[in-house]
Amino acid sequence: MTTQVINPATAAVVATVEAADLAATDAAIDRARRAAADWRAVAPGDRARLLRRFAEAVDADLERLARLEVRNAGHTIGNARWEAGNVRDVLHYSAGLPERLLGSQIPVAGGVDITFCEPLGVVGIIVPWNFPMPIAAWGFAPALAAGNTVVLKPAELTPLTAIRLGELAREAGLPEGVFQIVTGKGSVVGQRFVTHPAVRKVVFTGSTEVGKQIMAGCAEQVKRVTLELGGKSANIVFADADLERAAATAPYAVFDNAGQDCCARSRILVQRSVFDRFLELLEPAVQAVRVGDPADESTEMGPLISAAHRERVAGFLEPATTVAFTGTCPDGPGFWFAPTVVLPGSPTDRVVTEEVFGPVVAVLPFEDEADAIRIANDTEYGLSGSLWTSDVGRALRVSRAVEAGNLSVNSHSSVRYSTPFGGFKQSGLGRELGPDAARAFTETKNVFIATE
Ligand code: TAP
Repeated sequence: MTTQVINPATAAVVATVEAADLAATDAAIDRARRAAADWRAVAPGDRARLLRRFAEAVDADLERLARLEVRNAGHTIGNARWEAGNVRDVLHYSAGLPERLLGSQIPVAGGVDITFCEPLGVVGIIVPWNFPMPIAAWGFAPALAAGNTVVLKPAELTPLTAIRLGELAREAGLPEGVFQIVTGKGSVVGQRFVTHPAVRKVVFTGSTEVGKQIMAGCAEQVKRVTLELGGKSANIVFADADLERAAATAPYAVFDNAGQDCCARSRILVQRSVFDRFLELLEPAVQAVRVGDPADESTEMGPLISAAHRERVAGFLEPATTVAFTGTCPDGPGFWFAPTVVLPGSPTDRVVTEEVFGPVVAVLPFEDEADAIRIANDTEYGLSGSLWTSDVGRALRVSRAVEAGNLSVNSHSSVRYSTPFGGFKQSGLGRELGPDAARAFTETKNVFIATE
């Protein structure tokens, strides 16, 4: 069986890719299981060297990877270069981890007690279509660093860069079976990662709905799981903020990657005393967003991933929703959607409560600090958030009170390879990236040696 891969900017078929069945998935898991015993025995320094070579191979291939992502996912060329560079950086950072997986020596009576960080074995990684390269690397790089082998399933819609990363890993010298890409359907390949007993951990990034099914499936075997799920993050603008900067950057915080970003600040909460002024500043900033051919160096926003997804996003603009203003987008082939700013009629409107995963942002007023925190937390999600204020005490109070895994003050930064990333509440379980990234792919083993 095969699947056709579509360019979302043109709706043209760009490739045909194999869709693995159950037998092919089992064969890949079996190869990974067999490779695991040798890979965990590779000296930490040698594993580090191989990961650095993999990083260098990605760097040498960066432009090709980026152009592949432009064609496959409709990402702007600037973003796609950043994404390929992020894979390189995560690999370099992870290459520092094998030699830093420290155990401990614990004082006890009658002997010596030591702990070890043991690799799990085979890790199954399930990746969504919105950031195919970085999200894959956040799982596979630390998993490999910790001595695990990896089977990785890219999204059916966006498999091309993952396939290329698999080739680069082999060219860099990673042994056969250590890092395999298995293309195919989530309900077949991804589901098999959940049920196959040789897969010891599943890393899933995607919708909260499927994440819950993965978690329930993993519970059958008490299988380890990391979940990176949806978000409905707030961008909170206080009256004492630099309003010009807050308004100029707000479009980037939600329309980047056409809003198909789990960290998108898709609710802008603005203190009532500056609400009208903020909207006046936001309108030209939204209209200035350059939407179009993602291969053009000056483009800031590309298309949505598919026709079906565009239809889903459009469904959030209900008859009662007031569209305050929009940007522009091309007509014709491709799955285009203009940046859209809405003023919801009620806090229970779907556009306020559900993840749109498209270029639509709801702007809401709040009265004071307590009200801002209440509205920001009035969601089942808790992934990211921004707050804009010139009062450092308020910045600390509010960032501690907002229930989200990643907050930024006077900035919209969400992800750095050296800091932990993940969600509160229904945005996920566990953390990726940062100094503990490899530890999440190990079990702690305690050994007592009697001396008396
Ligand atoms: P999903 O439909 O959840 O798909 C994600 C991945 O899971 C795809 O590879 C999909 O395979 C696979 N899958 C689907 N059903 C499965 C099943 N029953 N068992 C195992 N695997 C299965 O999400 P999506 O539409 O690709 O991505 C959008 C969502 O992901 C948004 O809600 C977004 O917030 C979330 N997301 C979260 C994050 C983080 S870091 N928190 C990052 C990116 C995206 P197919 O190829 O068959 O579709």
